[in-house]
Amino acid sequence: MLELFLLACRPGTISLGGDDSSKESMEDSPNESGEDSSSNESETLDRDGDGATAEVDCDDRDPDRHPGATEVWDDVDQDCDGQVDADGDYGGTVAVQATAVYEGQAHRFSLSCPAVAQRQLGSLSWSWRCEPDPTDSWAQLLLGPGLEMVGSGTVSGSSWSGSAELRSDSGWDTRADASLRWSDFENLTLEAGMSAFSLELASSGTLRRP
Ligand SMILES: [Ca+2]
Ligand SMILES: [Ca+2]
Ligand SMILES: [Ca+2]
Repeated sequence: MLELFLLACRPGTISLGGDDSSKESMEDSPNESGEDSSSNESETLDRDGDGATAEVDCDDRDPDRHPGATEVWDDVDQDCDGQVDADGDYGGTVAVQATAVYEGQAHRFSLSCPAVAQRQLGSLSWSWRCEPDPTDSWAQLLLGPGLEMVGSGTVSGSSWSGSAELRSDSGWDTRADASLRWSDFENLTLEAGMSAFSLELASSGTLRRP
């Protein structure tokens, strides 16, 4: 993160001179006759020798960072796509198995639920939402017309675990244990489970970054 910040500041350093305007104008004056000599320079300059010119290299002082470089887990954007490690938006489907015991009898439901996750600069949020079969009166009674699980937190590296909130459109809510792990920078496996009241629930699925 620090390296990104410094990078973002670099193009602006001349204008940050504040009251040092005399120095600024002196530095600028050699370019006035050449006009766009600085942009021509960035088209060919490659300080770190990684093959990417300063114009396209997100860090022209680090040969491990350039477009096409291999991203590694270290909170740094190696491939210069603006996304650190596995940052990005994910989508997929979570399979939910629910067992509800009502008046001594177990009712089981299998649901397929659209899910999304977003990871950005160490922050993670994710959710899935199921809509049980509206013609299944037991599902409507025991799960509700909609069942949603949401989680969020701070993430570093390739996994996260914590507590998520499970809410039913029927009005009840409870907590669930959840974990997410990235098998690589594009694929995220989500697992969550809970046992509360007379309901047991297990969910798992793989979300992908497009
Ligand atoms: Ca570089
Ligand atoms: Ca990285
Ligand atoms: Ca990246």
